[in-house]
Amino acid sequence: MKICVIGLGYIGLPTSSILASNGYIVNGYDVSSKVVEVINSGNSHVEEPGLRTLVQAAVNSGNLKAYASPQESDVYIISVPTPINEDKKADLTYIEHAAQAILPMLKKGDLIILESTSPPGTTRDTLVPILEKSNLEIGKDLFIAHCPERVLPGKIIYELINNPRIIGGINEESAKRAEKIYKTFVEGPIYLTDATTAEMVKVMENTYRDVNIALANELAQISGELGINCWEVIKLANLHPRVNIHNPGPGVGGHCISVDPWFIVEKFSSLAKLINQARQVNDYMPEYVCSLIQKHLSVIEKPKITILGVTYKADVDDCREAPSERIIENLKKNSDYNIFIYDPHVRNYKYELSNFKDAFENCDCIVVAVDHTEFKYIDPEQLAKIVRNKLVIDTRNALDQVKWSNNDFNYILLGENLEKTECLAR
Ligand code: SAJ
Repeated sequence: MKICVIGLGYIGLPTSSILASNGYIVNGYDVSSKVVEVINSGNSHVEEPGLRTLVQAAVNSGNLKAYASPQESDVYIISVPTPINEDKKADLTYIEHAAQAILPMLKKGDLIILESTSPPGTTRDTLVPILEKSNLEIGKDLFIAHCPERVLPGKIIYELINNPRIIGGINEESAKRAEKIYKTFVEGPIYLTDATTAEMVKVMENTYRDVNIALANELAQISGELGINCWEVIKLANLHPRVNIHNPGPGVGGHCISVDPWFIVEKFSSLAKLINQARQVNDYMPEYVCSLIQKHLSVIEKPKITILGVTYKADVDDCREAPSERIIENLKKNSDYNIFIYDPHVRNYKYELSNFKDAFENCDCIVVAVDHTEFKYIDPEQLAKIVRNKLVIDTRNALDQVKWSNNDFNYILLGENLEKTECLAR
């Protein structure tokens, strides 16, 4: 059986490789010729533990090949981006283009699976009307299902195999046919439902997380005012068997959690009040961090600020929607600020990146925006010798407060006592 995977990114490439290593002939299709070239040489353009080895094995076995155009197959898996526009409305053009591209090659018995996270109703209202143009009877001659990806970047391969899977068919037969494909590599349980329910399940999973992070971010701001440490509040509250407060931070990034809740708000603006509010709380966090920085640096002339981390979360190279970018852009508005950026995971970035030495020499304020593992090993005793002012603002609770304070750093933790904020000049 031949499977064409459309979109060879964070989800499409691991999925293609796993299918290929399970015996399917996989024709990957990506619009980027660079991506096609990298994959066909047995490499991965995505930084993800274990992925390169998997791609290499799949390509070497002859089962995986990437193309710059879709190839006629029996199953088509669509895993393209579903971004949001400036107006926070979903951009479904990638899904529409994918469906249009395969339309001429569809034949009786084919199965189309949408994996991209999509606003509830997309399979029924966007995908089906395009595929109907094939003149094949939907649900009888042409089968369509939504099977949302649910894997966590950094653990993609493990979660692709082990996570429970939800499959929503346009009818029961479509769901069953899709189940057969996933059963060959998914070891977790598979649940069948209808397409719109499956879409809502996926969007709500990320919305659940967004709303809970917003709650933590609100707690961080309140704790700062109250003069207590929100991290301690969270640790102690989470001892309760039915409480799971998430972690505050400089904002919510990535192409999923900061995007998907808008898919609900867009369609149900008057009903989705809490979801909308949570998005706004999380979107405000980069500005809140900037206000903390400004407050601390008001007494320093032309301060050098070093931002640690520009990815959307720890130990990945993905910078999409990362809060650091908004922090940097906000700080750049102040022409007095001299901004340096350091991230050991990122090679190409929108703004210039510095090496370790250049980043810290004569620095006045270190802002920890991502909790990369490497940052935990930075030695404050050594840094103390090269910085100009010993101020660190930790937005992720990433560093050892005692160690940094013992080396005379004024250590400011997001969600802690704001009274400490006046003391840079000490
Ligand atoms: N974050 C916080 N506080 C927290 C947890 C996360 O501020 O307590 C921030 C992170 O720093 C990051 C953002 O939220 O900026 C999102 O990170 P994440 O690790 O929570 O999630 P993603 O975006 O990497 O992956 C999510 C996952 N969804 C859930 O856990 C419900 C993943 O399973 C999905 O497959 C993925 O979205 C997706 O593709 O939709």
